[in-house]
Amino acid sequence: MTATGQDTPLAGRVVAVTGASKGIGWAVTQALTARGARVIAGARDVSGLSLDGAEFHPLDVTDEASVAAFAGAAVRAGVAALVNNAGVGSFQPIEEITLAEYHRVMDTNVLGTLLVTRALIGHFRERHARGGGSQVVNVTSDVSARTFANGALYTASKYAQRALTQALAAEGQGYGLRVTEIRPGMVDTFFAGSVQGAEHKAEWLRPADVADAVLYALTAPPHARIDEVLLHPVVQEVAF
Ligand code: NJP
Repeated sequence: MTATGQDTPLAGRVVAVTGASKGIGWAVTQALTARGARVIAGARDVSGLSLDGAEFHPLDVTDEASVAAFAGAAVRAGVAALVNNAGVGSFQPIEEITLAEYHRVMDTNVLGTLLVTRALIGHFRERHARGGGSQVVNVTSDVSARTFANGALYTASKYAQRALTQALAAEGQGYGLRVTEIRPGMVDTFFAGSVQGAEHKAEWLRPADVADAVLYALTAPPHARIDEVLLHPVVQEVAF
């Protein structure tokens, strides 16, 4: 039972969330704990964070040892679902992309998704052997399948994250894993060094809108697989 008295499939479930300290990840963590889930929440800086039902762990998704420690905590807690949400944005013309920026974006968005997922697959296989199912929800982007000027690096990372997501879905079918890609358009967060609540973002999606999409995937009945959710603020151009 949740605080609201409603029985939901999330009550008592353990969900690991990356990039949980702010923006979309924080909203996902809030939404999950409000429905009675236990969240193993990770970000590089988790100082000062606390929320009933959430356990905060320092996590750098680009660092194998850090990922191993986070995954260990999630496995010990009995994790049943992973939300790969940690990500960074970077927008410039191709001739200005430095090697350092390339690695920051690709390592966070692509390698990070790979490392955290890989660290939990053995546990998901064991759950399957015991008759349990598992879920992975990857927060990618509306631009995981289209691109634009100044978007080469970011969209390359998101196309790659989409490919990882779809390959995982195919592989995971063999061990009871359901995989969902969440593809939000413009969301009012701290993304790419921006300011949350800035006036020009007034009509953008709220982090809670994306959290609702994540919850939709996580609460789908066991016989249903939500492959992807594409959502935009109405002010954004219609694009697929
Ligand atoms: O961004 P932000 P969003 N290891 O900056 C964490 C996608 N998306 O919520 O580590 C672990 O408010 C960081 O914490 P910290 C986007 O691509 C967004 O908007 O302490 N965690 C913070 O908790 C991304 O995949 C928009 O710096 C790391 C969080 O990630 C996802 O949404 C549009 C980390 C980022 O919070 C969430 O981004 C779209 C690391 N190495 C897709 N590096 C949009 N906002 O418009 C960062 O299409 N974090």
